[in-house]
Amino acid sequence: MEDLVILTTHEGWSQVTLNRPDRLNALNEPMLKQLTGLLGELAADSSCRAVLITGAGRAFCAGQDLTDCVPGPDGPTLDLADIMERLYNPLVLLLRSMPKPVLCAVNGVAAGGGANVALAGDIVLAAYSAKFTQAFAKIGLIPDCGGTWLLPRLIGDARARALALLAQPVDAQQAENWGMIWRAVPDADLMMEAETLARYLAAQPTETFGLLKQALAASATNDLANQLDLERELQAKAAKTPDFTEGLNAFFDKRTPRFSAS
Ligand code: T3D
Repeated sequence: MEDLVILTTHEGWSQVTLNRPDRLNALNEPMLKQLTGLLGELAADSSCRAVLITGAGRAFCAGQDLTDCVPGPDGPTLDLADIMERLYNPLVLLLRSMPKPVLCAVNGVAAGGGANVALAGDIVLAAYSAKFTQAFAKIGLIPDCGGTWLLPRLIGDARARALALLAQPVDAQQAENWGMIWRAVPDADLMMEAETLARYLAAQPTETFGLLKQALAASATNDLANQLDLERELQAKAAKTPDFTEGLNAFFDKRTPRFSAS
């Protein structure tokens, strides 16, 4: 089978590269299946403590492959609601719920679903030349892949609405200034910075990070009292991990902790 997604395994972390550069890594059904399958395996693989996602070539991802959306003689080739239910929505939920950090290194344009898949990462780095585009309105669609949920939370309602309505690109520096992403970096430094972060994250308390992601996910719907209850519950779990013991020992020994739980 063609490698529409490339897996590169490193000590403690894995890189997933979207690999249809001639189509700006636009997503089609086989690619979505490979991507979700691979991420599912990495989610369950205890030797993988952080995941880095990037794109091959000059783009991160141009969203849905629009050639699959062109109606044929028998009607639309692609049932949009169906592919969202089967593939896009589980992909976004997996990125958010995976019990380990997901880092996105946005190396070029991220458009439509490609932008929102990138923004679903826990930490998003982007090259100065990268652009984020809610391209949907230009083809008569609404933002999906979590765009209507993520954007207002990341950049506020006014900016989210304008971006969705105007479909204007946001460059990496602006995205950083607005808090849409973690950092914009020079193009030449992107992968070095991303790999440094991935290595750092892989050496951190992975099991606890899974709990942290649960807490952050629940904060979207919890009131403060419920969130405090959840924090107490999850903190009790974190405190039972060997990494808490190791973290305390390392603190008092004045040394770097060697975290191992996953
Ligand atoms: O189905 C569902 O509802 C599920 C969810 C879908 C979510 C979505 O993602 S819907 C939104 C889909 N994406 C878009 O609307 C973006 C379309 N692409 C663009 O607007 C532009 O290509 C970019 C802004 C991304 C980049 O522009 P530029 O000028 O750098 O490159 P280009 O020349 O437009 O593109 C280069 C090639 O890639 C070109 O092919 P060619 O002419 O060299 O043969 C172009 O057609 C192709 N390409 C780019 N994006 C897509 C694509 N081919 C298929 N699908 C694409 N999305």
